Amino acid sequence: MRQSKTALITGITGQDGAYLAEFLLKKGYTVFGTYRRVSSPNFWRILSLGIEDKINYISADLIDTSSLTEAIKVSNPNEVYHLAAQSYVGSSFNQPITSGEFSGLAVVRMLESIRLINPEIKFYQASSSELYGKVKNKSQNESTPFFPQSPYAAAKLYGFWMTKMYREGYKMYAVNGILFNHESPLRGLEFVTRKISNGVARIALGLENNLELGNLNAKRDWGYAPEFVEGMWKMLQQKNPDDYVLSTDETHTVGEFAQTAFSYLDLDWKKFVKSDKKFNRILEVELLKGNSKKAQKDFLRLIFNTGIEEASKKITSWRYKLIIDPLTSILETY
Ligand code: NAP
Ligand code: G4F
Repeated sequence: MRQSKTALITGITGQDGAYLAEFLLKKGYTVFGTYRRVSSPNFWRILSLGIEDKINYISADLIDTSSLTEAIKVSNPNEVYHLAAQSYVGSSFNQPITSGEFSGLAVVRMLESIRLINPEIKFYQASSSELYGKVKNKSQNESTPFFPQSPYAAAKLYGFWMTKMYREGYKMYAVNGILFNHESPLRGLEFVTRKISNGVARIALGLENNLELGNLNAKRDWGYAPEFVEGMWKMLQQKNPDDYVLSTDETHTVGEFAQTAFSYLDLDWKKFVKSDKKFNRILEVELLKGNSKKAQKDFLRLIFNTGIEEASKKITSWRYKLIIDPLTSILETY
């Protein structure tokens, strides 16, 4: 008889994969994680969390159905967290076809493998607030219509609906976490928050003279990744499967983020930040601001052990966690 639960995380080498693995290990799970074979190993996030020896690794690529099927068979999990994807919106305009393969079709490869191997396995799909795209509403919740603005978002939209379809058609426990941006010191450097914290540190150390960004007016709802992974887990522990928004319900411009980051080192951001059109996207998502009331009601308050109001404030700590943490780690590295 199985003593503890087993989870399979696709994309264990990514930001969320690493934090989720750390979280599930603390809960006593046996954790399997898929990684893709590349010429230079990419385990720096797992190493930085000190959990490298506690994970069971399986090599699998999103385009290779048999490798994904094998990962499910070998791990025999209770829960699958499907996080692997081409996650950078900007690149999806240059690579629309692989983005469709990795962020869209791969979801069905996972769902179909689970259906055939063991439909009792619970499935989490990493859906995204990018689905909302060209929003008309001031804030977005589970009922807000989708209007994708990138090949990435269009691929994720397909994954979203297929997950819902497997839930309703095959009665599988398959859910979408519609997650707004969440960041951390483990975020890839191409994303704007880490590009800014890295740029501020390099300027402060005299390694650069300025920081070139794209659209400074875009608004994002930025949260803290280690808190969001607990929400993913909670979504698989509900009585009935359902889709949930996870967000801080607060929005700020890229310019505000940069201003705040520079101000921590007493620097005037306007002297250093340049906006260059070469970083603009073919289509932009101008405003994202979540409304996470449904998750707050069902489980967020349990995570933080607080009332609804306090729960939403807890994940709204971007000024410290998303700027000072990464900034300090960069300054210490140089
Ligand atoms: P990330 O750091 O970019 O990690 C993506 C993971 O997918 C990495 O492990 C990557 O492997 C893997 N991967 C990419 N292509 C693959 C392929 N062809 N075969 C196998 N593995 C592949 O992304 P994240 O921030 O952790 O996000 C996790 C998921 O949540 C993604 O699906 C993302 O789209 C979604 N999401 C993220 C956010 C956010 O704000 N972070 C918000 C909403 C939704 P390598 O390390 O080898 O590249
Ligand atoms: O940090 P970003 O690249 O993240 P983006 O596009 O919002 O996507 C992230 O969050 C999504 C959830 O909403 C995830 F689904 C997705 O996987 C990813 O994790 O860009 C944020 C904003 C954009 O409006 C972008 O145009 O910042 C703007 N921006 C301005 N200058 C820039 C830059 N973005 C980047 N990466 N680099 C710049 O120089």
